[in-house]
Amino acid sequence: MTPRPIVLLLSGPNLNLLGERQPLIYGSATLDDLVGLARATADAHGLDLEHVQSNHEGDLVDAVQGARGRCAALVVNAAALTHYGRSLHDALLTFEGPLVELHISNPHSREEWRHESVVSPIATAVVAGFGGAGYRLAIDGVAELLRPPPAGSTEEGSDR
Ligand code: CA2
Repeated sequence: MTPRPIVLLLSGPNLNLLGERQPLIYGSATLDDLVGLARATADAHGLDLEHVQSNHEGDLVDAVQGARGRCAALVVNAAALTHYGRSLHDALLTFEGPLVELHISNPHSREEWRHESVVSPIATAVVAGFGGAGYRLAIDGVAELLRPPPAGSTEEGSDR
């Protein structure tokens, strides 16, 4: 049996506290709930999901390095590291597959310092502002990005 493509979901600092505080911004689901939603969605698409949460940037860098050549795609909610995590940025640059940046809230509608992202400029796509449902939408998006193009089509489409 061919192994299923692996999607690595990364969760940055403090996301382990989801469900305990700030429900008005982040909802009442726990991180386990959201990872469960992502895993069920991945499974429905024939994908395996791995998850790493850490409060330490270096652990996330290690996880990205470990995904190279092994995982088909990355979904990254880097939490506050989104806004200043330069070594995470450099690690993500080395990943060869699709990279989806994920946020529960919409950082652009919040404080000014959340408007900058070190992930967005190198991301294939961004999912933000959908609350916990973003975990399902991000995996649906990954499945779309990994879907092989229909036979006979080109990268830009087949009508030219
Ligand atoms: O909206 C998102 O998903 C964020 O990545 C969440 C980060 C924030 O720094 C980003 O700007 C946007 C914060 C995650 C911390 O989550 C907490 C959950 C409960 C209690 C305290 C923090």
